[in-house]
Amino acid sequence: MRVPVSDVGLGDRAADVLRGNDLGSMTAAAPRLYPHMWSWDSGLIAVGLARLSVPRAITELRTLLRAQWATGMIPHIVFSEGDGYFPGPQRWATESAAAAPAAVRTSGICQPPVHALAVRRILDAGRAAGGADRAEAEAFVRDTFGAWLAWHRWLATARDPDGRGLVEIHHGWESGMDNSPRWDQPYAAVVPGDDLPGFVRTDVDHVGDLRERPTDAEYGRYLWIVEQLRRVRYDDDAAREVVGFRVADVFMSAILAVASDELAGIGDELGFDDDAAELRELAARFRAGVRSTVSPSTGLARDLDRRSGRWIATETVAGFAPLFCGVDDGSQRALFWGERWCGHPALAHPLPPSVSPADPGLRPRTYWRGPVWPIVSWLFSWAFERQGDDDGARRLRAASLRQLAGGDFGEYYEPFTGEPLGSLHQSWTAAVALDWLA
Ligand code: 9YW
Repeated sequence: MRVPVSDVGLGDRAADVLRGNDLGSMTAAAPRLYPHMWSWDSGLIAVGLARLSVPRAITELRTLLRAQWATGMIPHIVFSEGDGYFPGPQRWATESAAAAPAAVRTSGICQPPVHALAVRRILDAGRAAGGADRAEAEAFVRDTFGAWLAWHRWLATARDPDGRGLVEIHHGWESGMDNSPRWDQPYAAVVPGDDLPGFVRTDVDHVGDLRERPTDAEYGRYLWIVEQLRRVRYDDDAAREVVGFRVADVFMSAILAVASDELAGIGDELGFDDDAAELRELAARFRAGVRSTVSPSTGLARDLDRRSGRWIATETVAGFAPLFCGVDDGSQRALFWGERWCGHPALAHPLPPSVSPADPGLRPRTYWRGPVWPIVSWLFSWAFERQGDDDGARRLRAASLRQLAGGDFGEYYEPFTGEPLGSLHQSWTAAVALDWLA
C-alpha cells in the first residue's frame, strides 16, 4: 500500500524533484524520458520555482527566451547537451531555418503559451519577498515584456492569418496533448511518404508498459510532419501550404486569451498602454473564437480541421476551453463537476481525465487518451481562482494533493485507480504541487 506523505513532506519531495532535474540554467522535463527543456513545461516549472527561488525561476524563463526565433516563435523543445531522446536536434535540423537562433539547438514547432502566467507569478513572488528578489523580478519583467509580446503576436498572425481568434497548429505535439483522440481525424489524412527517413524510438526504453505511449503508426505520422516542415526550412508561409496537419486548436486558443490578459495587466503596470490595449484586443478576439466553437448538442468546444473544414467533436477535457478562459454561461461548469466528468462515480479522485470517463473509448493508461494530467487540473484551478470561483479552485487543489500524496510525481495518473503512470519525478507535476502547497 502506498503510504501518503504529509503535505510538508510532499513539498520537500517536490523541491527535490526540481533540484534533481535541474541542469543548471534549465530544468529537464523528466529525468530520463525527457532530458531537455520543453516550452510549456518550462512555464509551469517556473511557476513552481517561483515558490522556491525567484532568481532560479527567472533563469528558467531567460533560458527559454534565448531560444526564441526571430519570428517571435518560442520553440517547443530547447535541447540540452543530454541525449537519449528522439527526435533530437539532428532530426529537426532547424539550423536550415532563417529564423532559428544561432547559438541554441531547438525543435521547429511551438507549444501552448502558458508563459505569461509564470511571469505574473514571478513578479508577485518577487514583490512578496522584497529586496533583491523584488528588484530582479521587476527588471526581468521589464527586460522581457517585448519578447513575450512578440510571441503572442506571432501566434496571432502566423497562426491565425484570417483573424478568426483560433490558433492553428501544424502538429499534434504543438497542442501539448500529443495523441489525444482530438487529433485522430486530422492525423488519418497524414500518410507518411515512402521517403520518410527511418527512425528508432527511444521513449519505449524509458516507459515499462508500451500501452501507455503512442503507437509506431502514430510516430510515423508525427515524423512525417517534421519531415514536411524541415523540407521548407520551417518557413511559416510555406509551412501552411505543405503541412499535412492544420487544425484550429480550441484549448491553445483559450490559453492564448488568458495569457494575453495576464500580459496586458503587466503592460499596464509598466506603463506600456498601447501594448496592453493590443493584448486585450487579442484576448477578446481569441475568447470570441473559443466561444464560436461550442457544439449546441454537447455543450463542449470543438477543434476545427482546417484542411477538411470539419469540426472535431471528441469528448475530451479540451472541450472545456470556454470554462477555462471565462466565456462559459454556467452550463460548462455544471458539466465539469457532473457525472460525465469530475463527478463520475468510478473516478479515484474528482479530477478531469483527458477523456470523459463516460466515453467508452477512454483508455485509462494511455497518455492523452484517458489519464488525468496534474498540470491540466492545475490550469483549471488557476483559472477558477482567477474567475473568483474559490470553491472550484479549492476542490481541484484538494483532490490533486490527495492524488499526488504518494510523492512519485507521475507524468499522468490512471483515473480509476489513481496509479501514477508515464515518467515518475516529472518536473511540471512537482512544480504545480509546490504552487498548490504555497
Ligand atoms: C513526447 C514534456 C512533454 C510535454 C507534452 C507531453 C510529452 C513529449 O512530454 O511530449 O515526446 O511524448 O505530451 O505535453 O510537454 O513533459
